[in-house]
Amino acid sequence: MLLQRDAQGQPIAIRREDYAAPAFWIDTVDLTFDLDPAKTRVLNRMQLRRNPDAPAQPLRLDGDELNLARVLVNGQGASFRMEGDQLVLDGLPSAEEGAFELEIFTTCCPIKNTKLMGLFVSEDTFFTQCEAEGFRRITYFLDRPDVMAMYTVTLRANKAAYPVLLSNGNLVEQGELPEGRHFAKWVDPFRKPCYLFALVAGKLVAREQRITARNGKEHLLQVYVRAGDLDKTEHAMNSLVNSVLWDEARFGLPLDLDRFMIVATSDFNMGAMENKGLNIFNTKYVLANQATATDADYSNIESVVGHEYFHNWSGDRVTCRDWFQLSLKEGLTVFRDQEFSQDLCADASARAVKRIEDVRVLRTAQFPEDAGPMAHPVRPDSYIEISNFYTVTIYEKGAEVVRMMQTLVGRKGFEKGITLYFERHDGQAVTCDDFAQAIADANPDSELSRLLPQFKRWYSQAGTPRLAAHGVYDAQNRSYTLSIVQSCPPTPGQATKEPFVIPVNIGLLDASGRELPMQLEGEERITHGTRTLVLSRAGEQITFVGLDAEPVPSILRGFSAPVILDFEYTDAQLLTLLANDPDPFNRWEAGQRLGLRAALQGIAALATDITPVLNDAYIDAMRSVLRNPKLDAAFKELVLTLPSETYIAEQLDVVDPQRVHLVRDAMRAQLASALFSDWQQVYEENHDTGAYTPDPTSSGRRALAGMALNFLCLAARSSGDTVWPGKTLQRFKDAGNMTDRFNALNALVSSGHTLAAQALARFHAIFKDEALVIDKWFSLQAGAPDRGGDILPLVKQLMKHPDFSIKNPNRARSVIFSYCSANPGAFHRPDAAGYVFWSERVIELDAINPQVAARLARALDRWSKLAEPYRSAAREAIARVAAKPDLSKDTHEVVTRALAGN
Ligand code: B3K
Ligand code: ZN
Repeated sequence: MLLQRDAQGQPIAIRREDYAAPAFWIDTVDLTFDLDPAKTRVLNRMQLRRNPDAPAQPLRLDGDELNLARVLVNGQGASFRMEGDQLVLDGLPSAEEGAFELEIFTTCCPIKNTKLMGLFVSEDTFFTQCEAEGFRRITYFLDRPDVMAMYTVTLRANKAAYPVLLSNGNLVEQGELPEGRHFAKWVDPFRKPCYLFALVAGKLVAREQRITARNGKEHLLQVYVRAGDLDKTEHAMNSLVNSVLWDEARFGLPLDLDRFMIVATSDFNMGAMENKGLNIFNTKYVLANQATATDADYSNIESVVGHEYFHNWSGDRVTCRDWFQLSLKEGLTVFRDQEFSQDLCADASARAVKRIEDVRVLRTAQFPEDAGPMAHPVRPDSYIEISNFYTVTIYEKGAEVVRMMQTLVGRKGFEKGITLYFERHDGQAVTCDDFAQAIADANPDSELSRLLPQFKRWYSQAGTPRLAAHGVYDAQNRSYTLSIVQSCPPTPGQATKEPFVIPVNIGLLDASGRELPMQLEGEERITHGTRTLVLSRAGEQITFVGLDAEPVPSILRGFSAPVILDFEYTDAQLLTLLANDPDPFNRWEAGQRLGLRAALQGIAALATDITPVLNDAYIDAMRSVLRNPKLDAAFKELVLTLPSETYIAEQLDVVDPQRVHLVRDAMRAQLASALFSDWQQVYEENHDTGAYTPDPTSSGRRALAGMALNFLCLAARSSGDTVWPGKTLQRFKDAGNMTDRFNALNALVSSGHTLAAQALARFHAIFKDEALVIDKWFSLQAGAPDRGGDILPLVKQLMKHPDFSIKNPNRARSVIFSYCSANPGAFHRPDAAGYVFWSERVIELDAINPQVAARLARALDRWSKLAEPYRSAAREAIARVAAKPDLSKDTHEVVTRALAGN
């Protein structure tokens, strides 16, 4: 689609404030497809009527890369005109004249569709992707989520080439046609917006399972894959069964369809898509067996299968009025999938591990977004290309906003709120305001209800709020006063911010680490354990009484709000929290604060001396964690993982990526050598996890054993020891599952050991026919630590490998993104060659697949924080991309926003 520009030549931004209801409603859609890769014919018969509440206007239908053959109104040839990509019809029947039929016949070319939006072909199979604005690439339509219609779909195709024909809803008819063709007719019993339309046609096989719901109704669940992949569908099916049961048990939301289908494709722009009754998935989030998938893959599959299934209510039954409300469905559904995964955990420790992992994503990806040129509120005010707004802010921060609502109304209150939301809005296209109102209305006595208009600033104000907290102990009054000042930095288009409503979960410990009872000044009651303080003013003081000594405050337990907490903890206080906090999140957080503090000191001191970065107290604390028999392996692995380079960089005003990398490397080397004997013991105790199951306990042990191997190989690098690298190679060869095998391979590759080459070659030879494993093989190499600038030449080499294809998004991500977005030490080169490579790839990808290109374009979002010479070189690279004529809207928006950032 060509970039639409205004009179000044600027691309047109769509604004939330300009929302107007559509001039027409579409009640029914009857689509007939004659599927052919080179020329698919689409006959679209719709029943429309004017919206009596909208001013009379012509009908403007969206289209993109379609060949229009015929337009009939009530069976008669109609006059129409094209305005840009829109098909415009005047003189249609008035509101009083009522409904009319519009018939549109178009063709499109799925085989040439490299954007993977609309109808495309992947490995000889037809797939669709319509969210957000892909349906207009299939037929002319009112391509907006508030236009909801009933769909009947007939698919016709060659039977030998496309034996399986699927669409949304129920299969009502199928049969043979002349010349080796056949057809299938599907009727979706629910009204839906066109972004939820889907079809699939090809040679596929299905794992099937029948389940009976609580109300006794039977449902058929199907997972469709290519013939050789059926042995990798058990986990996805189990995840789907668990999702169906969980949504009914936790929120009373049943499966509303006779048949629910998941289909996997290896060419997909994102993770998966929640089309009604016909979810389409990236193979990465479906296929798993112990030989090919890691524990992380298993866990991601569970989350994504859950996420798409939960959309069946939060997204499909109740959808978004417009795309500015995207977080209405995405934030809520991420929250729901996070809760699902936590509820499947057997114990509190595993739940905490999941929470820590989720917060880590938020802080390493969303906080930088909130501080960068693409910062936007959870409900944005404008966009040029909506595809650019499927962001960590909409998804992960949106989920935190929903989580805060749950914290403010309680778990039971939140369930009541969800029930009211679906009762009130079933079948509608609504807004974030409608959601918050329903949760508040179901809980009229809650703090959420009392503070609702102010709470909703989380939807309208971008940026990460900061809490500056300071504690003073008054020995005479035996009291402790915590002063908390909240602020939020300016973001593009928002210079000043009003105070947020911030639920702060807090506990107090004594110096020996015992939890103290809490009494607030002026209150009679004494509470035990965690208590929620609700902040709503710019500055607040909270006084705790009845304290014999200065307590150690454990603030923001469970990460109760998506904020940055500044509190001048002493090292001793952090060590107390790390050793004793009953809240596992803050226990982990104390370790992260200590690690971060050491890293920042190391970076500041780099000009003089960087070793040792870590002090003895920190090393001893880490040793105690490793040796603590009461802590789970998964939790230990999280504590021993240092803050990432990206997270460390975010704490600095000016970032020298090489310094950050060097210091973090030095810290890792120190952990490796200082804890050498502990790592050996950890490995011996955890490496045998018996018959493979991906449960949290055994996957935690595999993760910790993998970490131990990594440190042992790292230590061997400086000591010259050959025993552990040798053992690691053996482990790589003997491993009974992909997690152990890949961890061993990773240990050899990331320590740069000479044995890595033969292990990599062997890995490729074993898995050459497993695309998802070959992605791992590419990604591991492109993301490996840089030694003397060797990674960029390797990446260029990998792009010439016969298995590489830039057109396949998973493969492009495994090489190009692993280097540009996930390997800062190798990407930020003083000679700027990383940036030049990035700009070339963005431009190359933009011509093929703008969504993938625009994602890659974001790798340099934080360029203005970089130290010289990186800063100028990065700016130049972005400017080079921005200057390219005919750039897609997607990439154009990202790079121009980046340049406007400074
Ligand atoms: N709703 C889809 C994402 C669509 C992205 C379009 N560019 C998957 C999901 O969030 O569940
Ligand atoms: Zn989603």
